Amino acid sequence: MNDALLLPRSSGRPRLPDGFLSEAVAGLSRPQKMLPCKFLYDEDGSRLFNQICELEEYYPTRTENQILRDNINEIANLIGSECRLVEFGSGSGIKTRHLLAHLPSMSGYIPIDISGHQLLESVVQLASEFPGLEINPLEADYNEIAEIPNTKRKPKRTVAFFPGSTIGNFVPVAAIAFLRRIALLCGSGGGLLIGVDRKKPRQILEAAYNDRKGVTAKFNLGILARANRELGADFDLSAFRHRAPYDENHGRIEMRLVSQRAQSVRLDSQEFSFEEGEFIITEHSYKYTLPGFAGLALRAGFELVRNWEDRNHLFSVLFLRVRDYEPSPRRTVPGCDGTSGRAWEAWW
Ligand code: AVI
Repeated sequence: MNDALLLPRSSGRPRLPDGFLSEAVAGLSRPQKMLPCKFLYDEDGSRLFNQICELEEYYPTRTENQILRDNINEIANLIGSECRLVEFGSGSGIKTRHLLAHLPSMSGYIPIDISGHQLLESVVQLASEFPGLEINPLEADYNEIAEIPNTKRKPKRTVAFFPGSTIGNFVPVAAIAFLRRIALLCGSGGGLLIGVDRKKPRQILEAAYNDRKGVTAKFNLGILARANRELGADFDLSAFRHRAPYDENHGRIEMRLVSQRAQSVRLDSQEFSFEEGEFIITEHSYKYTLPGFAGLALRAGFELVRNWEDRNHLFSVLFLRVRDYEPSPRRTVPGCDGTSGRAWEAWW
């Protein structure tokens, strides 16, 4: 009998109120206006994001799923037996199902998600499909986790699973800090299975984030609709357009909401003025070369063990292992901008 159906309280720090108002005001007050991407994912936004994942132009989801399917035996071997698998941002748990089916002797599965509702739904489903598996769900913001729940059976190692190329939505310094936290949580002998979106020609990237059906546009504009609904702002949605150009210098897609005319918007009794063509940045999605990402992971305390990719090199699933020693400060650690591939090769 699976006893996973009671959600334990988060062992992370207590969750703060979500701060939409203060973060929106702060973001719109900056010289380059911005709104944090986490506020794109309310109920409507999450539904639209699921639709994005099904779009013809949006290759990451189906490519990653295919890579996971094609290499599942090797992936399962690397994760190994008696492991505690921790999924950061487990969502509906669709990707995990296939993985769990190939990991028969685990000590337990710990899905972490900020949405208790989604977590409960997926855990109920997984518990009926895997009756022998200990599932200890954790409702928490995965950025705030202080420790990972224990399992009854002592695990041989802890492996984190972070699919979907969500790491691309962190700026590189924040990505390093986040991966470093995962390395510490997993500890010695631990590992990380992670999905990473690769650098590729601009046309492919821009098509993926500017789809013909306009789903991404709707998803992006949704943050303004949410500000109107929840914060009493008065954004005129018809006066902003979605654009998502690829910034080659930074190796990132930049999601923008471009003001179509000079206008001002009220929020929290403040006026924010826009010139025609001025834009709000709502999300960055960084793309990596393999050496670039390996360099970033190295700075976070992980070494690259294995890369699986599709034949068009669109996407990578990587297995990383927690390094047992701290890099010497005198050694040069390659940067995370993808330019130091040779340095990375030499490092290893
Ligand atoms: C969630 N994340 C990995 C998506 C991405 O590709 O950066 C979010 C997204 N934004 C627009 N389309 C998809």
